[in-house]
Amino acid sequence: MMKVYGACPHDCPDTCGIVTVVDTEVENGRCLDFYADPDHPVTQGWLCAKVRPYLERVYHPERLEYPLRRVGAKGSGQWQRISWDDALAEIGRNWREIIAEHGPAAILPYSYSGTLGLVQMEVVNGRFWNRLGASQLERSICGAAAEFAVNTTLGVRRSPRYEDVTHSQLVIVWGHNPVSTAPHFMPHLKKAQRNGAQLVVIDPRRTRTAKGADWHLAPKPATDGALALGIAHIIVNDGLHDEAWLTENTVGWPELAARLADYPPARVAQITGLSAGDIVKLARLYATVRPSLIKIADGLQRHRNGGQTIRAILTLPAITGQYGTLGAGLFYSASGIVSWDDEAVGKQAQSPPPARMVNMNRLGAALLGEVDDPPIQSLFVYGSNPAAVAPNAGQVVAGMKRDDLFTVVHELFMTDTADLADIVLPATSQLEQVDLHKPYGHTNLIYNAQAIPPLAECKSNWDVMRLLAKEMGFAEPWLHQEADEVIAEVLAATAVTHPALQAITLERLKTEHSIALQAESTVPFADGVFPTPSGKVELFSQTMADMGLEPLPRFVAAVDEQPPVAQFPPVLALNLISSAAHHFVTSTFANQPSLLKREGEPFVEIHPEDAALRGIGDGERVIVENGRGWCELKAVVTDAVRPGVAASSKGRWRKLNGGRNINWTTSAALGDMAGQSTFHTNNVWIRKKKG
Ligand SMILES: Nc1nc2c(c(=O)[nH]1)N[C@H]1C(S)=C(S)[C@@H](COP(=O)(O)OP(=O)(O)OC[C@H]3O[C@@H](n4cnc5c(=O)[nH]c(N)nc54)[C@H](O)[C@@H]3O)O[C@H]1N2
Ligand SMILES: Nc1nc2c(c(=O)[nH]1)N[C@H]1C(S)=C(S)[C@@H](COP(=O)(O)OP(=O)(O)OC[C@H]3O[C@@H](n4cnc5c(=O)[nH]c(N)nc54)[C@H](O)[C@@H]3O)O[C@H]1N2
Ligand SMILES: [Mo]
Repeated sequence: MMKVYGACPHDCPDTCGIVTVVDTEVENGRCLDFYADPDHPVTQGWLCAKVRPYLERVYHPERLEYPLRRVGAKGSGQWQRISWDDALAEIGRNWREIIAEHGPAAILPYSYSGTLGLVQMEVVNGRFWNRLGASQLERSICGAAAEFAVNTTLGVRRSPRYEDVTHSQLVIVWGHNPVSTAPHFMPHLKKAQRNGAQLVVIDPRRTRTAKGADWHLAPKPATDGALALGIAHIIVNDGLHDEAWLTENTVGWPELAARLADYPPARVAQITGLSAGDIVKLARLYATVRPSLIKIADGLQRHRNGGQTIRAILTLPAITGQYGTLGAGLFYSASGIVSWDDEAVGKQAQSPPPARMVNMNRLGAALLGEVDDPPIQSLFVYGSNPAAVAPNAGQVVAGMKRDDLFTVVHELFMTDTADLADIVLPATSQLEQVDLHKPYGHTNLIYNAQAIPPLAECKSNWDVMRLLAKEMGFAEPWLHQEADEVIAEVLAATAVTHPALQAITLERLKTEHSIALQAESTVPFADGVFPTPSGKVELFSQTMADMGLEPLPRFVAAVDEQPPVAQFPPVLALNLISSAAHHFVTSTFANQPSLLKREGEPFVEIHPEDAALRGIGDGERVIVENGRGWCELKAVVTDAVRPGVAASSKGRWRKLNGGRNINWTTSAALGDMAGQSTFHTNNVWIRKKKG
């Protein structure tokens, strides 16, 4: 019996410490038990509902085991088992032909957050593809606009420790659902509430998190920017702002103060659908109950105006002088506390000049001709399931069916995306690979030791990159290192600029499993330094002005531009938000029977008034549709959503749900900043299914 320590690799800010118990008597080892690391400071000995039954995922009977070659038509599900040698040779042959005709930019790697590891994600996203000169993927499906807004306003993404919320007297969880999406924050939040802190949740939907709040406000979707500027207006009108802090620490305060005149409570009430009284009450609460923390994540900004929404919210801790105070300020992401050395990760300087960028949100359109010169002739997908999770997924499927597109999918399962491949390669699970994880919600580095050898013929992402490098004749040593060598190299390179890392070696990580990057509680911006060009909070951002973006926070309505269709009258449109499911991580786990059972049928929540208007009863089958497409769901008639809003969740596999999911309706239009996805700016029409 052997205990192996690792890291949960999934897309979640908590990045838990995990322990696998392996029976070493069995040939190749067999995992007997899997549980939370009792000593990990954030995990604290418990795992979420999704990851607890992890061995069901690892030993799922439908794990892919061998490379497969398509034999029937694309998507027909007819495969032939082939060897790794044959698979690699076939990929190499296709790519050499494509490169000869169109150049390497005709090859597009597509990946996102199947794993968040340094080696299996970051290094894999960089090195081989850079060396090849493939198209670069603009990875903007998740939080690009918020990252950009936070970086331009504050200079960097830094957040307090989860436990520091116990110092807050007021917590505003704004468009974020941590009960499902950051579960290890919750015990600290509950403790803060027991200590007397008030919890306000702002979300158009009554989420699990909202149910535990002292006050839940449900604005119309995508109106939060107006709400934030309205709050600021009231605070300044009441003289509750911190003029001295603003003068000392910000750029653009006079300009912003002038603009706030545009956001009086009556107008903001009309935009948001909240009462003017509630808006005033919220503003006074925020300005007077201190320290107050605003916690956001990424769901909130998946709208056409998402970047400006975040910019507007970021003004509030500045207006009340609360950045840099324990228990106050902003909690978004800890990613910027330490950034891995770019060159050690990606070796761009040792590769051909970067090729063109393709925005991942535009995958369907790109495959169907929006990207040409050269057209995309080959797609290599790993760690992502775009045929189920990308916006306007119906278009992605249509694009992937192109006969002249050579698609390789490296996966653990025959996903909706793998269904459309020419070659499928079997991937390892986290228990079968080595990695290092730097979380985005906290700062404890975790080493993931390999618990068992790869099942059957599965290979890790990095091992596949090494084999592809060999196939393509790339001899650079940085394409052939062992995973541990990669980790040691990136640690050492990063330590040059981050002294905190100097004492953190691979050896220590292997013995201590998890090491805090920050020894003590460090309040973000307590030193008053904001690493923006001006060194201050940039309420006015010259950087944005130079990029042609609106440099002062402003509310612009989010409009879903759909061509008018007679059967979809604008008055009957519902704004559909499709957020995180409690028991899946996007589409990961959504093929695991025990979790599917706990999550229940795919649903759409609709307010009783809207249901009555459309003759829809609770539990009935409905068609959710718009000019982009449709899918079938079960109606849940509930006042958990406000009239005019419908709510569903992301991540369902189309093939397990009648061939379509909610992303048949979502828009691939880009947001106001950083090429952001806009899943929630989505007008749909809902009708009872006939017959
Ligand atoms: N269980 C679980 N955990 C996850 C994931 C998962 O799929 N399942 N996904 C992971 C990933 S990839 C991410 S990026 C994070 C996301 O973490 P979160 O951002 O917390 O999750 P979401 O559910 O996407 O969005 C949060 C909330 O935003 C609300 N919302 C949507 N539009 C608006 C709006 O206009 N205004 C306001 N105020 N609220 C709005 C939704 O109703 C939703 O409740 O979670 C990660 N963790
Ligand atoms: N409607 C709607 N859709 C959304 C969103 C939304 O809010 N609404 N949110 C979006 C967001 S925030 C995100 S981040 C994206 C997430 O979208 P994706 O990044 O595509 O995430 P998953 O659906 O979890 O798919 C990850 C896949 O990677 C595979 N995988 C896991 N580990 C490995 C590995 O080590 N190697 C390989 N080769 N494969 C591996 C898993 O089996 C899984 O099939 O979805 C987006 N989709
Ligand atoms: Mo995400």
